[in-house]
Amino acid sequence: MLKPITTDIEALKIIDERLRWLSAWTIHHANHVRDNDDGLKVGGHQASCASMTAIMAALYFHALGPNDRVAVKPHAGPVLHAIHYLLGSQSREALENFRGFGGAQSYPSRTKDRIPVDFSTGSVGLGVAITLFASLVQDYLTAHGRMDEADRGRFVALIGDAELDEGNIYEAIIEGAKHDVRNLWWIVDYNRQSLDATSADRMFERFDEIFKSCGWRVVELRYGKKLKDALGKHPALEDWFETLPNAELSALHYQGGTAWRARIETELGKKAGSFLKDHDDEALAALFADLGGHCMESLVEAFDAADDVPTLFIAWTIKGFGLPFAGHKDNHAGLMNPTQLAALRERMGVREGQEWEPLEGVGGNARTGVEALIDRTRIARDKRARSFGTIAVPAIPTPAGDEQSTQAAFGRILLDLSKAGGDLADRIVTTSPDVTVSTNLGAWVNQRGLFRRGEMADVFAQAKIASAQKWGASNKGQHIELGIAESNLFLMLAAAGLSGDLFGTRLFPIGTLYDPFIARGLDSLNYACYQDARFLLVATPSGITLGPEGGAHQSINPPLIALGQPGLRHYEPAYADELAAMMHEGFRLIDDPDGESTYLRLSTRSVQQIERTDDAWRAGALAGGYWLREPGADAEAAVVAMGAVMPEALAAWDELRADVPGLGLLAITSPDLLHRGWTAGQAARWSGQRNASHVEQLLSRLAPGAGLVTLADAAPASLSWLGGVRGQRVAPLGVEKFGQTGSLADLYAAYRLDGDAITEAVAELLLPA
Ligand SMILES: Cc1ncc(C[n+]2csc(CCOP(=O)(O)OP(=O)(O)O)c2C)c(N)n1
Ligand SMILES: [Mg+2]
Repeated sequence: MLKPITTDIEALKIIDERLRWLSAWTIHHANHVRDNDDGLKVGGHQASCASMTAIMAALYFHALGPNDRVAVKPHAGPVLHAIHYLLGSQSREALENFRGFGGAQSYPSRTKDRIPVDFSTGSVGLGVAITLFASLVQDYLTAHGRMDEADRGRFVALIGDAELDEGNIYEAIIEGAKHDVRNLWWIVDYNRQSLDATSADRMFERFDEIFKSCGWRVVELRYGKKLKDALGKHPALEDWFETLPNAELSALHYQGGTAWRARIETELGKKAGSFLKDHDDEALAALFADLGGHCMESLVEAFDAADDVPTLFIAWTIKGFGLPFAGHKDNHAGLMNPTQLAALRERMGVREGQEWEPLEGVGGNARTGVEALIDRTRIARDKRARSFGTIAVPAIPTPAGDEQSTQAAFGRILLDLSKAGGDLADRIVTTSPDVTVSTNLGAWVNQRGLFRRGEMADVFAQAKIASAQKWGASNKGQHIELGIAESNLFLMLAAAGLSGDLFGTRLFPIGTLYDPFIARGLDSLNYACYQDARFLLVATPSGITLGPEGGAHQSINPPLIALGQPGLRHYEPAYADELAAMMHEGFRLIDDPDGESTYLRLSTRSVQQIERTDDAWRAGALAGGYWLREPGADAEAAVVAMGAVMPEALAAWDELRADVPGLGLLAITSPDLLHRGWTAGQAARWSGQRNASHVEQLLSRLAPGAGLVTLADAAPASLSWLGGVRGQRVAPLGVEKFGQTGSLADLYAAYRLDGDAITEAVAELLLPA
């Protein structure tokens, strides 16, 4: 008769085994069973999965509640799918199609997987850090009364040990310390192996010091109960074991019991005699594999003891635990061959043909206990519905002023919104990496205050020292101040931009930074977009138009970055009324199921505002461009300009129009949208629809052979592609070299963005080809 299951621990151990089998089998099936038409490597990481099945079993089937959110290390994705398969929320079909089109994704994906994935992962380090910012957002929402205290959850990151080399993790914990973050569990799968080999020993001792100095508790789970017990009885063996370098330890795990015995005999001799006598080779291998991260009792105890202090668990594991390549330094992408898989199947009691049975091999009373535990599991089984379309975005008036810069207008718009109040204003949360004041968020912050969980006095104000800027914080503040770490800005925007999904409450996050420093956090920005987080990114100043402030701060290629970045819409206004329209649209897109995030590229250049005779420009500006000066039907050329250089374009147009009949001036507000519309129009035509895109409609106003002079304070490639739409000749003006300091006149002349350059380019276009 089968021994009845009496404890959850035993059921958890069975689940650990099931997860190890199902994850290995899912990967095996994709690589060795499913048809492979194109012969491309499919891949998967059986060893990285086997490393963490016990940790994940203890978490998901014991420790976690429905409000807890987890970022799973990318290569353990199949374990997460196996967990949901056991819970009934993942289908066999999706697992059979792992890494196939429409199947379970290689790495957990919020948007593409059908199971609830709290945070997408893939680019290592980012999934770890976003949990910290999500925890901060939770604190923000509860402090603002937008979320019940009772609904608070923990934020868990499952981390590969090599992942800890990513610098963004340390930027995040430094920021976290300032904000006194809590409810974080970061669990390191300390298998001492990376992708290439075993990892360096020396650094690891430093990690706990770094975390502790940022206010974290560090819990090391080095030994399982059995190993601890055995080493406790043999101090010499313990000393020896503890000094084994990573590479040696991994090699011994791979080689197994005979190797352990030979090595101990050589190095400890008689001191280990009784210990070796008590253990045969198999027992030796099993004992030394009883590390903390594989010992269910140790894991459950550690999780039960943890509270809301940010905690780093360092769980020792073996990469590939229980698989034939356990501990081998090359096992990262290693796949079991069919013979090895068959042996594992036998060993795990899985009958041939029954590989997908969730509880295959779990018999009699054990099955009842495991089923009961699965039923009792509290984690969310279903994907949370995304909520959109609930917040009314009021009209955004254009700030008054004949001359103004888009950056100043941005500050004014936020100030006006704040003063007017209302739901949108209350849901806006701003954030900036130490450039709050210099990006014109100051007036908004004076109105709405800084956010801190605890009060922070405005010392200068208390001392009655004159300052334009209030700098006191409370838990009602709406600006989250960040240190100068742009990656943190994007992770903050990602977390706040997912507040609707994660917490059921929409925020309207606005992040500001200098345009060139987008590149500093580019992968984090991509990560935010990949998860479909929604926010406004306000980048200012930009281009060489910032003039005397210097070459190192001048930006050239962000419009090209935006052109290639899915999920982010680039708008570049020339005038304050365009900006007001774009901010309205940006807010609307945040709360639209089919929306996206918006990148506003702004400038400090004060320019004469344009007189409008009607509102027709508005729809064009939001679609990517409009004719600021209408072209004639027979026009042979047009000036095409974007953003801060519009005054040069207007002046040149004025000067040239007598000589070039019908010359038009096309104002581009979003090369990104125009390009997207163009390619979408092409695709639609291939499927039989006829839909001229906005850019085609704009350019169709010109004679077929008309040339275009394009002008942008950015890489000329941002606009030069326009010539391809209808096969027109283009003279592209823009910035191709790193800028220098100087007055605008000097710089525009040197970089050929001035009236002379436009006139010359038009003249050249008019010459016969
Ligand atoms: C930013 C980034 N760089 C490189 C990679 C490629 N990569 C994937 S996993 C990995 C090493 C992972 O080692 P570890 O974090 O220890 O995870 P393990 O599989 O050992 O659990 C690397 C370099 C990546 N996914 N992301
Ligand atoms: Mg590792």
